[in-house]
Amino acid sequence: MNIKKFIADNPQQALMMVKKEMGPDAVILETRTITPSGGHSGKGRSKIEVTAAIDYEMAQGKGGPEARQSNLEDQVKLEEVEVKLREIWDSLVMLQSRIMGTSGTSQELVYHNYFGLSPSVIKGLVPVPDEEPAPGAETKVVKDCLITVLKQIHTSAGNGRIFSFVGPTGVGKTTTMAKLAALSAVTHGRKTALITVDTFRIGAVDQLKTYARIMGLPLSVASNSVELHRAIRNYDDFDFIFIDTAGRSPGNKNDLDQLLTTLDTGDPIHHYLVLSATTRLQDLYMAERRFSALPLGSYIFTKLDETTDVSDMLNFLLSRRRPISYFTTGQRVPEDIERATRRRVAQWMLRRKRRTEFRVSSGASEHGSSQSAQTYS
Ligand SMILES: Nc1nc2c(ncn2[C@@H]2O[C@H](COP(=O)(O)OP(=O)(O)OP(=O)(O)O)[C@@H](O)[C@H]2O)c(=O)[nH]1
Ligand SMILES: [Mg+2]
Repeated sequence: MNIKKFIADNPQQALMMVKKEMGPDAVILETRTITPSGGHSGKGRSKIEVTAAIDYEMAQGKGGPEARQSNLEDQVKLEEVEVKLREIWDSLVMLQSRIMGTSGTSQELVYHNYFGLSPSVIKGLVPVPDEEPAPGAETKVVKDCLITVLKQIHTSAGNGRIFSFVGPTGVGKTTTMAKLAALSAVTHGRKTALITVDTFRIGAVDQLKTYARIMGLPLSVASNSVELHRAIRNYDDFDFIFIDTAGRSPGNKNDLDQLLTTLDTGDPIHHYLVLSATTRLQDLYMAERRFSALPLGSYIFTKLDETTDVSDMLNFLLSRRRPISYFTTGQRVPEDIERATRRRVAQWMLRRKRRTEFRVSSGASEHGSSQSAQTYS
């Protein structure tokens, strides 16, 4: 047996070299692509290395020369297809790298393509081992990535007994407050009071008066920090006090300053920043920046029913340290609210691609109740 290596620019050229030097009875043992230094992104062209062998005894024995000739050509054709496939794969990886600004590992592809995470958020994730998935193990990669993401989502219902709802206009602050007040007072029988400092928007007080009347809860209206402090003191013996605020455009600094001054009463208020899941990431960042003049406690995300893509919310939460407290999923009071859990986040994430292999469950729980264990499947 005589074995020899040939290096050529393409498979056809390699075949001609093999035929010329070893004759038509040669068989191809191996073909591989030699990548120029600098990897697939390098500038030089790839070469083909072919290892061929000839068994002189066999060549003189069985099988006609035409049969052996066609075997050799079939092998080369197959190798050609393989080389093409490898080139396509390399281009895809390079394209992906360019889009993401990363080297495009299998985990990064899942974070980016499945979950819509931004490159900067992906870089901040605690890295998982970078191994090529075994054939058929893609599901495990997705699951590992899901768990990595969920571990970095913080959830908490919020602390204390006084809660305010602040945020941009129309995100659902009043409705969310009404939902939590109803759960607290009607469902769990806790002594609950409402206060509003929204004396700006026409109809705002009436909107809350209607909720208060239906739920049988006391409601106070305060237009500055002194009145707010007094109202809070009036409800000293209440289990929970919920404070509604006027929606403020994050771009309007004067209005925001006025709200911040009103809420600065010296009382231990847990401020919920209420944000809509339909808001774009940059606007979520802007809202948070403006409202973080207040000591924000946690986030509430509303209108999850109005989007199938939670990647902006996810990117936001993963780049922030504060916990998420609640999700709201519709206009019904009090039904359409639920405690934020990692399981629920997983469900939103998987819904993006309508994948069903991870079954998760959801459920609302009492406002202010102790935090239950966060688990995920
Ligand atoms: N689809 C959907 N609509 C919601 C949700 N939460 C609130 N809404 C609706 O959003 C609209 C605005 O809700 P509000 O509670 O008045 O919003 P707000 O933040 O208090 O508004 P301002 O006080 O004017 O800033 C209403 O039509 C609500 O019914 C939700 O989770 N899903
Ligand atoms: Mg309101």
